[in-house]
Amino acid sequence: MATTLKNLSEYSDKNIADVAGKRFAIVVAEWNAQVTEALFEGAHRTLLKEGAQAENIIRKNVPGSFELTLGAQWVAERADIDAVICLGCVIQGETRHFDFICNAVAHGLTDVGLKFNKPVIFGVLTPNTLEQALDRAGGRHGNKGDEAAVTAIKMLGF
Ligand code: DLZ
Repeated sequence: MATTLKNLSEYSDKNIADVAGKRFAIVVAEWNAQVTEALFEGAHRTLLKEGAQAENIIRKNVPGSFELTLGAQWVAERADIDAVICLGCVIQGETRHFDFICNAVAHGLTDVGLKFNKPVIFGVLTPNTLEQALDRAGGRHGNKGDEAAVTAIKMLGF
């Protein structure tokens, strides 16, 4: 996700779903809110730009990235949700907390997608510094929230 070389926001029309009737849930972690709000703005703006209806996009907040998994499960189990976009930012610290959170969320979101057979997108930044995070949340490396939204749309067009 956090690469400067590959931009998932670039796509051709052929693998883009007709999103007008699709319903999205965006789950946002409140930790590092400066970053996750920017990711949300990017994801939300991209969904609208690609044709999603504002009333078909719901937002749910969770305290931290660790809680994204359960938040994703709560919305994924809803029959009226087609895809779930999870947004968080875990910044490397001096302890192993970072590894535990990142591994748990990556595995947890994978499991939720497989359990409910619908796209659950891992839009979690895992930078070393806040500056690196901001670079990827509307800064010089784009906005990974945009990419997360495009990934959801691509998966709906599978
Ligand atoms: C505790 C914690 C720490 C140290 N760092 C972050 C972080 O960088 N990003 C993030 O999203 N959440 C962090 N958290 C909170 C955990 O995700 C979680 O909310 C708590 O461990 C409670 O389960």
